[in-house]
Amino acid sequence: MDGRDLVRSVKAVGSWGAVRGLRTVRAAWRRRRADAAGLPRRGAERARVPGALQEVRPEPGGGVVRFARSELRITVAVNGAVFWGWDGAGPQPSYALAGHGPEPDRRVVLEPDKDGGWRVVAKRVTVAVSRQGAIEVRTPGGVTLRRDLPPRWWEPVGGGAARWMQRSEVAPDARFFGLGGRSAGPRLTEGSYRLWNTDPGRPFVPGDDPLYLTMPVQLVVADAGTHLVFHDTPWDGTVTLREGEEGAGSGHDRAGSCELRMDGGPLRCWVMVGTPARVLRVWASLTGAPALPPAWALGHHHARWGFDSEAEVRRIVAGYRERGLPLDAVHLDIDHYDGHRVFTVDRDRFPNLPVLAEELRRDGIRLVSIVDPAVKAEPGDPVYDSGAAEDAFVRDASGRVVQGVVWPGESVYPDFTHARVRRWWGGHYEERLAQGFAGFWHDMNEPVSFTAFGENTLPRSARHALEGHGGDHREAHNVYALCMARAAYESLRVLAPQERPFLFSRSGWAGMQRYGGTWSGDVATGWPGLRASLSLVMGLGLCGVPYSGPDVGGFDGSPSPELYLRWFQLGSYLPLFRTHASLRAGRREPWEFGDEVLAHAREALMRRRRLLPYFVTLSYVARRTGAPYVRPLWWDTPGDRTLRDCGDAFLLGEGLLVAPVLEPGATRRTVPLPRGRWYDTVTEEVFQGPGRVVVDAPLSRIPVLARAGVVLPVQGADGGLELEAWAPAPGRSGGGVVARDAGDGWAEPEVERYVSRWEDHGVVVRWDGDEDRGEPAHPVRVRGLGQR
Ligand code: NBV
Repeated sequence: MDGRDLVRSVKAVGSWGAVRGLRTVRAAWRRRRADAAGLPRRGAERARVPGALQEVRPEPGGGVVRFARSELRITVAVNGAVFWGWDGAGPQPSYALAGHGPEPDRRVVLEPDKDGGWRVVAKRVTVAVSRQGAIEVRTPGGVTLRRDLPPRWWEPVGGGAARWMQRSEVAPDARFFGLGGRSAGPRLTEGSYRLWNTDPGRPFVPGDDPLYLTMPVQLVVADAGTHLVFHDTPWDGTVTLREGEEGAGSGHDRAGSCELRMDGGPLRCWVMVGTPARVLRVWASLTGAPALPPAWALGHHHARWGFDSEAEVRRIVAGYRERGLPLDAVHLDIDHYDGHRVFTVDRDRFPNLPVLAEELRRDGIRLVSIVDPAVKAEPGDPVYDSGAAEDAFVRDASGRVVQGVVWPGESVYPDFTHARVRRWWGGHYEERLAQGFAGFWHDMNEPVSFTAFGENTLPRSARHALEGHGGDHREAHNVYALCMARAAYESLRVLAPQERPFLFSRSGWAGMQRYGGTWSGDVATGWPGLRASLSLVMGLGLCGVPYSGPDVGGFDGSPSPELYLRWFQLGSYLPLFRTHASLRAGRREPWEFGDEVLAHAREALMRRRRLLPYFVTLSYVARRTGAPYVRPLWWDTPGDRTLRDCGDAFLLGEGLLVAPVLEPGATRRTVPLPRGRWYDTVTEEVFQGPGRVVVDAPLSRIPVLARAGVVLPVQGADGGLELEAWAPAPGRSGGGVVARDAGDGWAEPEVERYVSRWEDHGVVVRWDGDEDRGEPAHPVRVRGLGQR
C-alpha cells in the first residue's frame, strides 16, 4: 500500500480507520521496540530542592545565588527582559532566541532583601529570591506579579535527564493566555495543557488538546500588570492552570496557580513585564521580528486537498474571475505530487506547472506549494538518494534509519536539527521555485507518522543532532517544525534573494515568527470549530506569532451556507484568509452555497481588498513592534476585567474592533467595548465604551467598529491609497500610521503618520509633527460626522 492507496481507501471506506493498515501497525510496533531498546529505564529517582541560600555573587545584570543543592543565575537584559536559570543554565543554547540574546543591563543592582533573601533591582522590575529559592517578580511599585515556589527535580539514580516541576502563584484576578495554539482559548481557564506538538489525527473541536503547535509561553494579565513568562525548554511537559478568586466581602483571596512539569531540559525562563504592547515588543526583540509576508499573502487564498489537475485549478480561478471575486493565491496540496513524494510533480495531471504559474501570476495570483517533511524510503528516489548520501535522516539509538508511514508510504525523516541537513533540505526549494511556486505551506511536521495506536510521531528514542550536542526525540520533537521552517527560510533567502520568503507551517515553536506564520490546522466543520479557529489565532498572536488564520468553512464535511458565510466573514479580517478543506469534504468555493452567500462573500472579499493597505501596515507594525494584527479587546486596557473574559471579538490593529458571528441564527450580538467612542463602520452609529452594546449583525456582514479618531489606510475605488478618518470625539484628536507597500523585496516601506482633530470647519487630517507639509499625500474621507 503506498500513499495513493491510502487516499483511495480513505475515499472508498470514508474513514480514517482505513489507513490503519498493516504498515501503520508495523510502524507502531517498530516505534515501541525502538523506545524499549533506546531509552534508559527511569528506575529509582532522587528528589531534590535547592536547599538553603548560601552565597551570592554579583554579575553584570544581576548575579548568581548559590543554594545548598543548586545555583541560580539571574540576569536582567538591556531590553528589560529578566532571565533566570537553575543548576548553571544560561540563556544559550536556545532554539527560541534570535541571535545571541540581549546584553545584560549594567545598571541593575543586587542587594539584600528581607528575611535573608536577595533581590535584583532594575528600572522596570524587581526580582526577589528567598532563602529557600522562591522567586518573586515585582513591579517597581513593589506589587508581586508572580511568585515561583522553590523548584523540585527528580533525578534518575542511574543518571539521565531530570524531570522537574515549578509551581507558581499569580494574582487572584489574573487571567492566563498563550501556550501556543489552543482550541479552548484564548483565555485559558482551569485545566491541564500539554506541551507536545500533536496532530490529533482527526478534525479538532474546542477542548481538544494538545494540537499541532504548543509553546511554553504564558501571557498573564492582572490589574497589577501584564507579564509574559517563557520556559525555554522544548521537552514534553504539562502546564496545569487554575484561575484565582477574589474573596467577596469577608472571604479570602485565592491566588491563581500554575504548575509546570517538564520531562527534562534546563529549568530556565524569561520574564517580561509591562503593558501587553511592551511585553510583546520585548518578546519579539528576544525571539525575532515576525517575517513580513508579501502583500499578496494578505489577500485571499484558495486551497483544497483534491485539486486533481491543472484544468481544475484553471476552472476554479476562472470561477473567481467570472464572478468578480478577488483571488490572490491558489494552494496545491499533496495531490499534485507524484505518488505523494515531496518535491515532485505528477506530470500527467500537472504537465506544465511553470506555465500555469506564469499565467496565474499575470492575473495577480500566486501558487503556493505544500511541503511535507517525510521522504519516501525508496532507493532511486532522488530526494531519498541525496538525503541518504548526506546522512540526513533521523536514526535510532542502534544507528538504523527510523522509518514511519506517511502519504508516500514507508518514509524517513530529515533531521532538521542539523545545519548541514537544513542546507541539503533547503536546496530542494529550488525545484519548487522552478515550478513557479511563490510560497510554501509546511504540513505534517509535528512530525507525523501514521501508527495504529498511541502517539503518531517518531520514537522518543530517535536520535537528533540538536546542533551538535546530540539528544533524542524527547528534546527535538517540539522544535522539529521550527527547524524545518528555518531550513526553508534560510535557503529561500539565498535561492530567491530579491523576494521575501512566504511560508507558513502547521507545527512550530517559540520564535517561529522569524520564518513565517501558521494556520489553525484541521479544524472541525461546525459552529464550535469556528469559535476554536478564532481562539487559535488570538492565542498565537499573544505568543508572538501574528500571521495565521483558519481553514474557512472548516476542514471536513459540508458547512451550512450560513456557517460557511460566517466563517468567511471572520476569515476576511484575519491575517491569513484562506478557504481550504479535506479531500472528502464538500466544496468551499464561494459560489457553491447559493446566490445570497455568494453576494455576501463578494462583499467580504471587497472589504478585505479595501482594507489591504491597512493589513500591509499591520504587517509592518507587527514586524517593528511584535504587536499582533489580531489583538484581544483588553490590549490597550488590560485593567478592564470584563474585557479579559471576552474571546469572541477582537481588535484588528488599533483602529478596528471586529465582532464575528459565532452562533447560528444570530443577526444581532453583544459586544463588550473598550473605553472611548466607536462607530459601526457601515451604519456610522455611535457607541460609547466602556460597556456592553448590542449591534446589528445581519447575514450580509459581521459588525466592525472603528475607533473614533483613527486614520485608516484603505484602497480606494480606483485602486489608489485613501485615508479613511473616523471623526474624533468632540474635543479629542486621533491619528494613524500608514506603511506603504514597497513590493515583494526587502526595500523599507515609506511610513507616514497622520493626526486627526476637530478644527472650526470640521475634522481635518494632517501630517503628524509636520504641520507645514501641506495636505496629506492621499485623498481623505472623513466618516462619522453625522454623530457630533
Ligand atoms: O495534505 C493533506 C492535508 C492538508 O490538506 C491539511 O491542511 C493538513 O492539515 N494534511 C493535513 C494531511 C492529511 C490530514 C488528514
